[in-house]
Amino acid sequence: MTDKTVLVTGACGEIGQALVQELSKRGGHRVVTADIAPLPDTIKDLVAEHVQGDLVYKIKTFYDYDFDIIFHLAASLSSKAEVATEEAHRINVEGTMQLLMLAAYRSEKYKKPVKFLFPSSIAAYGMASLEVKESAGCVKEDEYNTPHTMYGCNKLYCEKLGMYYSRYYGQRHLDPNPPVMLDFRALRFPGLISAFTLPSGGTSDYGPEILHAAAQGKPYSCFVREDTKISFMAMPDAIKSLLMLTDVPRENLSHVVYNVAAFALTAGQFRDRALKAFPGADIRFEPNPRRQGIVDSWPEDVNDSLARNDWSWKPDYNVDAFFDQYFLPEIRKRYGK
Ligand code: AKB
Repeated sequence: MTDKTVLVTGACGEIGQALVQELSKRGGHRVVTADIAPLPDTIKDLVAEHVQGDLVYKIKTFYDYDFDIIFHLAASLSSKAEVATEEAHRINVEGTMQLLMLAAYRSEKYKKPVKFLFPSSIAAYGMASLEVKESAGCVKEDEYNTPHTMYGCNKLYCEKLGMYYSRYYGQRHLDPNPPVMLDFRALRFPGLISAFTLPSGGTSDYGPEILHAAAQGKPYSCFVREDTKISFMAMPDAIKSLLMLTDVPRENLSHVVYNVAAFALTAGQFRDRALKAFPGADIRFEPNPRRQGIVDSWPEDVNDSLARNDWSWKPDYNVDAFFDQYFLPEIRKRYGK
């Protein structure tokens, strides 16, 4: 069987690096990567080709490739996007639309749907107040779709763009012989935590930052209140869900956008877990009003029963397994504590 040609944009980011490593471990893929930055040593030898530069300006380059699957991970995350809003829109929306157009063109021309995997986010939700957030609890995909951030608006709109290009583009689904369209699938990720990389530019970053700082014996000032609660997931589970959704036959999917969840924790509970593992960890709470506002608008937790029912999704790591079987053993090896 010939290898599948795969494009991973935003390959230097946390999800990108973990995904490229997993694809290489599984085999059967020819991986082309794209990012504004050069590839880190962790994945340099695992990819066939790297296109460095701004995706929006480099898009023509990709018309020469025959991609079977596109993982479009490149994005400006929530905290950064709230500071440089128009630039975030350009990266998050224009970049996605350019790639969707490419995938739509190739699907139709070669009569083979290109699979387009899009990581959306809990930022696509918007809770009107802390009372609403608390009373809503675990939210479903079609509830509270009123994001408060540029990043959240971009993610929600790109979900809709993906549906448009894969189902309704030019209203050609109404043709008696409709053309082959691209196969768009999206996951709404919670905050992700890797033992190997640190996030930057996001707002769920305080979770991994507390843990990495404690493991290194560095003091950490947390930018949200102790009672701040959202859902999180181990990076290996994020990659597992992305690849499960990639592999599931189209006819098994009743939806285009799926929540995935693993565990929900408050910032105070992160501090307690960090203290238990690394007694003496120095973690304080000094909320930043702008970043606090962002996390307060995200739900406490998400309901992922659609993914569980449609494609048997289940995380490997609940909160205890996350700490005991993944994060702490890996981080102790990494920082030698
Ligand atoms: C962010 O904090 O912006 C991201 C996300 C939750 O999508 N990690």
